Amino acid sequence: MTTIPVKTVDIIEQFGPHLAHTRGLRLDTGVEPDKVVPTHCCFCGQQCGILLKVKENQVIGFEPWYDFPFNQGKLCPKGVKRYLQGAHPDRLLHAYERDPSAQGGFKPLPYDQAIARAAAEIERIQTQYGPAAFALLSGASLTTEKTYLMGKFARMCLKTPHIDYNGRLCMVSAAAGNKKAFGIDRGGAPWTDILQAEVVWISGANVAECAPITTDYVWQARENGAKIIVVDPRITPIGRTCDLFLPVKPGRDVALFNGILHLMIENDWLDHAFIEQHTSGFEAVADHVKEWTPQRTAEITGIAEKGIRQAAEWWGTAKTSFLMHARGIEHHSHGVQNVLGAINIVLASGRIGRPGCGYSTITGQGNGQGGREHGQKADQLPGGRDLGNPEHRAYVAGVWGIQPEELPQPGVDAYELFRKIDSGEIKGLLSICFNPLVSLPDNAFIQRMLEKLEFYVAIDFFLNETARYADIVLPGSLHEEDEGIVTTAEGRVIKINQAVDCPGEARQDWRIIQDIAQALGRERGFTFSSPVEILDELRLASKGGVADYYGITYEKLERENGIFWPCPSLEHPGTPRLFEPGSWNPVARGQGPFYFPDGKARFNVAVYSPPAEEVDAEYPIILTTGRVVSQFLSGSQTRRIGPLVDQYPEPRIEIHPLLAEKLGLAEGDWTTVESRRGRCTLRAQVVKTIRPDTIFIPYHWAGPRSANQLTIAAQDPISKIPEYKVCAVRLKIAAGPPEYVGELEPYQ
Ligand SMILES: Nc1nc2c(c(=O)[nH]1)N[C@H]1C(S)=C(S)[C@@H](COP(=O)(O)OP(=O)(O)OC[C@H]3O[C@@H](n4cnc5c(=O)[nH]c(N)nc54)[C@H](O)[C@@H]3O)O[C@H]1N2
Ligand SMILES: Nc1nc2c(c(=O)[nH]1)N[C@H]1C(S)=C(S)[C@@H](COP(=O)(O)OP(=O)(O)OC[C@H]3O[C@@H](n4cnc5c(=O)[nH]c(N)nc54)[C@H](O)[C@@H]3O)O[C@H]1N2
Ligand code: SF4
Ligand SMILES: [Mo]
Repeated sequence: MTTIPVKTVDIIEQFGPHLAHTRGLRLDTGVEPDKVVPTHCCFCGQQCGILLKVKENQVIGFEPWYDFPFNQGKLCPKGVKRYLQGAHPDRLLHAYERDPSAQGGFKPLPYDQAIARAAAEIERIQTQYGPAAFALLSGASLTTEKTYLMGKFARMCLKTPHIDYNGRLCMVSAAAGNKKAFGIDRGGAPWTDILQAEVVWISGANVAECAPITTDYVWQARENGAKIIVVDPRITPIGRTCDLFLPVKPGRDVALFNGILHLMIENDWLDHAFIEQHTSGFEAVADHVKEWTPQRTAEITGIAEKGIRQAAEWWGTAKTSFLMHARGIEHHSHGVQNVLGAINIVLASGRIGRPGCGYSTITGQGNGQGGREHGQKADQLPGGRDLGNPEHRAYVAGVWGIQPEELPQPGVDAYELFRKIDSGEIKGLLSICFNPLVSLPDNAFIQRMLEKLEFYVAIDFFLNETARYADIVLPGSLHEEDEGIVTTAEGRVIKINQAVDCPGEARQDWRIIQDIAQALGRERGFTFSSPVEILDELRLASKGGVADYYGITYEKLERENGIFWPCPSLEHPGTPRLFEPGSWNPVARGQGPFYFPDGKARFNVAVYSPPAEEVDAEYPIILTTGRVVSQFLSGSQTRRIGPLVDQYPEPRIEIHPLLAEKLGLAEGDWTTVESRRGRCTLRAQVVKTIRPDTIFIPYHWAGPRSANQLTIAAQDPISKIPEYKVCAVRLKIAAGPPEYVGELEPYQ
């Protein structure tokens, strides 16, 4: 087994300091492009349209794409700087193998040898310990074709049950809640419905920083007279412009939703006809929320009773409305209950499936929606089918030309997969498009598990922090180096166009996966020669499923500027708004608009329970974590882009003046945060926009600045999402700057 002490892996020496190169770099100044390629942003789930300027096989800048309907030319700071990645000096151009004696801990090796080594290790591990001893981790920034291929690669080529993806840290609570209530997991309405809403309710979503273009829709609604309600422990930028702000105590949203429903029932602000005709389970929920009086709701949520009553009245009496939430209510050990609570107040209002009305989670990653539909989840097959369902297995096995018995049973979630490394069941790992060392909670454990692996191969275009533990690193493709489809937060399937070729020995991700299959001598089913061939098989594999893409082709997507799924036939125009009365779906078959055999949506009793770790005398402060506008996820991409680093150079601890005063802290003081898992020393940022019992740390940084040294690995029992949004910590002033200062470059 090849392990080397972490400290000897100093990749910076190998790849050089990048900030010096990108800071102030303006590739596009005064250069005429050879061509301009219409495509989409590589970052968040809104997938803004963008025109990339290309010169001599390099992306040199961008222009706004005014005709793309969603963003109409608008972009956020990340979108306008994404083009600085392609020519980045850190860009992986060769395959590498770990070599403790080499400078930086890695040495280049020819691509084919790297593939052969990866295949040989997979073969060795699977022969020695069984197929399930090799696991895959995949990502939802990949195109849907690639996510489909990853699921197929796991089940058909490696025959391992163990594949999961980074959407496990992101979309799964919303997905599970939506499936329970609607039978389908997709944002229910196009964003244009927001514009006509009388009330826009936003829970746990930092819209202006994390879904910046959605702000435009919310503000247009406000111009049209809408009232905006925001629920967050921090007065985020969208919170500063709302009509009613509810400063919820982290981890208590289900109590708030139950309290709102209690008042809706008490005041008869209900759509009885809708409840009767289109739903089931209302009585049990009504019974459950009896105990959620305004007084009790206020006590638990920390929100003043007056605010709760006002919100209930606005929500209850509106004629049109749109409710949105994001990770603020989903990243909890009871994230699914929070989501069900939100859906209950939507169903009780009857305001879904018609113009100006809707409900949606705001998807996170670029392909957070498409990436959760076609089989890279531990329990899923293409088309949103279930790996545990015999009929679904038979259908997909038929498309793949194998027997259903050959398909493994469902595997475990991404975090559990690391626990299986601990127990010795999993010995080898391939990761693509995932940086778990930074993004999973309690990451000291993740580091130990990476060290424990017998073999680890990582595919990425940058050497992210997790890949530094790899035995083999394979250079994959940047967004602009491949084509394919992704699905946006709205449910709109769009086309990503290739602008440039991969540089050096880097290859398109799907080719790398096929190269490994071939080196294993198991290439049957992995001989696609282009993404469109993968899409054609995916269309068939999804046919008749809930997430039906059969009618979606590249030509149609380009012609229509995107198609909303489901789209079951080539003639079908797609389905922008789900659940319209009279609409047909393959589960209800005309019985009603929701995706259950009776066509009815389900009310679900949403149960409040406190977070896994409550504050106590030893750890008296709540830590919540999340994002800032200029950084993206684990930061592996955006920490390399100088202008984005300049905008927010280091993580800071947001702390209320009252708490700061109590602890004797002032703005800019080095402060140590300790939880039961770890500690982290950062500067304090004293702000009046956060609850005094809570601190906030953005999580985009690695190593000694990683917020996930502190977070807890508690998970929702249904969705398995980690509880990133609440744990208990204590704070103290640090004696001086932490050791890492002076050692780290800003991008680390
Ligand atoms: N700039 C930027 N944009 C991004 C991303 C990024 O990394 N950077 N990532 C993308 C991805 S993958 C995702 S998932 C989305 C995430 O988008 P969001 O979910 O909007 O972002 P977060 O910062 O994780 O959390 C949102 C808010 O939840 C609040 N919050 C914390 N605890 C609670 C709680 O218990 N209840 C409520 N109601 N609110 C709470 C936080 O204060 C925060 O303002 O953003 C996407 N867009
Ligand atoms: N404390 C805390 N932790 C969190 C969260 C939080 O709010 N708080 N949020 C969670 C959420 S919502 C998310 S989504 C996760 C994200 O966590 P991760 O998925 O681990 O973060 P990324 O930065 O997206 O890492 C993806 C890697 O994929 C690479 N990549 C991107 N596109 C491609 C591609 O097309 N091909 C290949 N080969 N590689 C690619 C990038 O270079 C990067 O190295 O973090 C989670 N962790
Ligand atoms: S809002 Fe999202 S998709 Fe649009 S430019 Fe910003 S990061 Fe990219
Ligand atoms: Mo996410």
